[in-house]
Amino acid sequence: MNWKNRICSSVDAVFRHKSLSLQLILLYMRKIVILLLSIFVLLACKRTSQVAKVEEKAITVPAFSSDSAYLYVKKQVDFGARVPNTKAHEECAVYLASELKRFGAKVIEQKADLIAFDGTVLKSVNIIGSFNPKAEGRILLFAHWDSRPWADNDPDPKNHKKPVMAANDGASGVGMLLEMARWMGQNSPTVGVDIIFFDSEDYGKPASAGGDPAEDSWCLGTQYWAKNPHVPGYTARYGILLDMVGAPGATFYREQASEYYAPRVVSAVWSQAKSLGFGQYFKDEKGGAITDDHIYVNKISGIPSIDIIQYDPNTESGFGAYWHTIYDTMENVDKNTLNAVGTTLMHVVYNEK
Ligand code: 1BN
Ligand code: ZN
Repeated sequence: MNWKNRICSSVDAVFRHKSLSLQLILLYMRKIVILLLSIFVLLACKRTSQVAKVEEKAITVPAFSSDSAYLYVKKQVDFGARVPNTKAHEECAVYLASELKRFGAKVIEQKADLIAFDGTVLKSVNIIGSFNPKAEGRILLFAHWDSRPWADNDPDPKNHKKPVMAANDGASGVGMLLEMARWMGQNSPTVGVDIIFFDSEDYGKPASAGGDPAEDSWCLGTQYWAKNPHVPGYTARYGILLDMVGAPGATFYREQASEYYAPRVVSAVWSQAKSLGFGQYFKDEKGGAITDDHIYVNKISGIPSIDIIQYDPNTESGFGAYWHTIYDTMENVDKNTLNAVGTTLMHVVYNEK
């Protein structure tokens, strides 16, 4: 081989070597491009599926109708005072159970003879409506449906033996829950919901009787249910009691037992109300401590429960001036208040996952 050929073959070798390296580089680059493209496609898919998930989770909260709730309150009052062992009480029980059934709830009428502080046997019935009864995650909503037999807080002592019409103190919470039930039948929330109308809440010992205040003489229906739940071992994430939720210009403060047993539920409800523009109703301030149905649901059932109850710091009782008087009538029920509380609760329940 002459020097020329030698040079040529070594140049060839260099070139062959170079083209081999080039091929390898190109191969690697192709692989990198494919890898980058795959990552890009994967990320794009993930993003789309995340968007789809967000879209899937978008929640529409049905519009609570205060007109409808108002009519459910009025319908109860039209039966007359729903004092246990009276015809009005019996007829109203039939109405409440049939409404819950009409809305698609599974209904249980829990009957019991409960003994009042004075020995009277109260033919009582707790009315329970369950939506999505098989769902594990549950919310409990409750109100009492009976009327107090005596208007013992009336300014006129002549009225102390007359029954209370209980438009606010009883029917307002029940009417609001019936309106919510109407929606739950048509448009099911994600969670299961149990609505309980408790009986014999307001047969408590009058202060005028003197002696032991007998705190446990109130809320007899709730005490019975807490010891004998409609489903053995029943529980719920939390409970919300509605009591006196319809008076014009009513204010709801953070009730102290609710704050003790279920502070996070209080905060969630009050902040939901505020964000909906109902801050003038839901005062973010401490209220009184009230012996009401939620006490027994907390203490006996162990379900963290709150009481949304009117609190008026300017009256002696702490409640509205109509409380346990003959003036607890439809004139003291206001659609704006029903709307504020009902809309807030609809958002709380429908946003539950
Ligand atoms: C609420 C409405 N309560 C009765 N009607 C419970 C209660 C009992 C509140 C005694 C204060 C005193
Ligand atoms: Zn009462």
